[in-house]
Amino acid sequence: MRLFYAILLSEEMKRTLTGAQEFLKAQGIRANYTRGENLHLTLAFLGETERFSAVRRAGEQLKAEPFCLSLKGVGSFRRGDSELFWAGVDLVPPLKRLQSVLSEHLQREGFQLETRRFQPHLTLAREVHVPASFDRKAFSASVSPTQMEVRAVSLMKSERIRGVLTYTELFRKPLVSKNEYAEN
Ligand code: 2AM
Repeated sequence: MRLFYAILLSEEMKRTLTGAQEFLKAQGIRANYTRGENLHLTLAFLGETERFSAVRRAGEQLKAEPFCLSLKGVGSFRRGDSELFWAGVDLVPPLKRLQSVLSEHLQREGFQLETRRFQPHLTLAREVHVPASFDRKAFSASVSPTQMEVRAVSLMKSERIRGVLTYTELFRKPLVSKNEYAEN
């Protein structure tokens, strides 16, 4: 199974991001656009593994409170002869902590993870070929400021079903505020 941990997005957040994709399409930018339902924020990418129980255990151990996720800017990564376009999010301390604690738990279970600095991003499109005339400032302005509350972390399976990249949630770890702990 190809697995990764992610934060799934609110409908409002997805609408903002599909709006940014519409902007790119209207500019005539041909690319492999992320399907709306697939938009997500990756926290840890496991790749191919059959050690589902160990992966799940790492997530189950998380003890974190809900926090606010805010969009922040856009950017791109060069990937071969094309680009990957993304929308960024503010790397606030609770997000940074969540990603690093989850990574520690996974490493303790024996998984080797990316050693690159965590650069939280929401992939909008892959295989983007950008014409010289492309206005990156206007693209940036097409992403309206949006926030959402993060209330869970999800373990996702990635597979192609009849050629379509499909993500399925296998397990969800709720983030619980201290008040909620106190009430239970
Ligand atoms: P990306 O969007 O920048 O490609 C599922 O593939 C998720 O895991 C995507 O969000 C992807 O990020 C992320 N990911 C991180 N490292 C990856 C890797 N080495 N191969 C594929 N996906 C990776």
